[in-house]
Amino acid sequence: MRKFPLNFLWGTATAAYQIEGAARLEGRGPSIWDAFSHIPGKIHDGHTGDVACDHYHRYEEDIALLKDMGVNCYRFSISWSRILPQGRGQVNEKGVAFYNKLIDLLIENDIEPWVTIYHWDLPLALQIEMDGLMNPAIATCFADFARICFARFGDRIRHWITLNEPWCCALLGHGSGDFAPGRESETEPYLVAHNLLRAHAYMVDVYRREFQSTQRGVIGITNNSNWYRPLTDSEEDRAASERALDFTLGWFVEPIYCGCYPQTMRDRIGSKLPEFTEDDRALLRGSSDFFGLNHYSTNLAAEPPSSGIMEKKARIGGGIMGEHGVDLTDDPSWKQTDMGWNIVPWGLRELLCWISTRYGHPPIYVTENGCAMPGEGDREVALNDTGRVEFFKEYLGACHEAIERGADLRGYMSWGMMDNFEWEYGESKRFGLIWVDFENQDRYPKASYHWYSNVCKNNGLED
Ligand code: GBH
Repeated sequence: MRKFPLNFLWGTATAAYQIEGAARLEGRGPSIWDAFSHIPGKIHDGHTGDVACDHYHRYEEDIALLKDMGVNCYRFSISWSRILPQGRGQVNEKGVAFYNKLIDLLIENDIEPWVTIYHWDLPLALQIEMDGLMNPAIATCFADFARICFARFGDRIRHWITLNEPWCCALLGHGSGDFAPGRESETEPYLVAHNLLRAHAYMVDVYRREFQSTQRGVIGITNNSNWYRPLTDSEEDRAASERALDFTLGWFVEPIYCGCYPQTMRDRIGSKLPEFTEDDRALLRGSSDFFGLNHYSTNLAAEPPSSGIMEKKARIGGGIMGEHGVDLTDDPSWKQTDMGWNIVPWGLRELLCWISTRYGHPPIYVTENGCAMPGEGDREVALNDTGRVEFFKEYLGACHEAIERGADLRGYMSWGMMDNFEWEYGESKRFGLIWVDFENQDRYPKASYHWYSNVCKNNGLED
């Protein structure tokens, strides 16, 4: 048995728009994802999150499933437009009541609630009235919304996550246009990223000044990153891999740990990269009590030119990914998930160790890791998901190795708790430990659910 440290947190994660449904019920206002998912052609087969997993009405059943799974924490996000239908102003008490019930029931079941304040679902009113994440004033809207969350829920919350994967909002929302609000631009991603970093800093500032001393929780941010392994041992390829990390992870992490964007980005992007004011810089520095990481895949990184998926990468961000000047490829021997993402467990170990060394040994939580596997539209196939069990076994083994090598990894949350609305893929990609029948909302635990349950209960991996 490979045991994990005492008090290691075992959890699973979801996001509001992906599971709640009840999109127009009980006072909820629309978000940019409601608008986006209803535009024909944006989402696979015209799926939307209108109903999703209907978690809004089935949260009791879902918490019972979490309880049986044996997790000791559960990460979910708050739908901003359920609390503030217009994004600001009047509070919708029914929305507050829903999260109060959810939080209380989790605690009653000894499951620690981990709250993500923002998982991509900006209130539509803020998009229409002020151009959403493009407006520098949005940072104050985030802080005002966060204040309401802290005031209403913070007495029972020990772990807050300000933002989930701002990289996706910037590059997929404003670069490639794959995500809401569907903008395609080569410059907007840098402005959006900048405003989101400021929003993060403002939210943390509110928490620390007004709540932390009495509520005694911690607050941080979650970023996503692949591992980028140098294609060869050459100086150039090693520099290329560092650049790829800077352009995905360092972009959002360096301002928090060092007060400015990575040097590689400043060198290559020049004046398109905004500058932080002294005040913003001061708020940003040290603004994460822990390092939240979502990890899904690994690529090979090389100094261009070479063959491979440069074109695919260039499409991400409407071309701006090209600016890092890295040629990303896949090793043909790597297996892939149903998303076409490479399964490379040691990539997570390398990334955890890199983060640990680079950012001064911070407490790290893997706040998402998981896979969609082929054929899972078929329930029989999905319930016997040996591929996913293998995936988790290997990735958790990699986490264990990272801990042995000194990374301060304190928790792991699988993505996701159940099949859900997988953004532009709708219901066609299934990441869950639980299979959801979207016709009648029945839930069926997969083999991976039972396997993961054992890991949680044993606090370790059976050999
Ligand atoms: C997460 O994002 C989300 O937080 C979650 O809501 C979502 O359901 C889950 O993942 C599954 O998709 O450049 O082609 O190698 C994932 C973010 C960012 C992961 C880009 C894969 C690299 C793809 N993704 N990343 S590629």
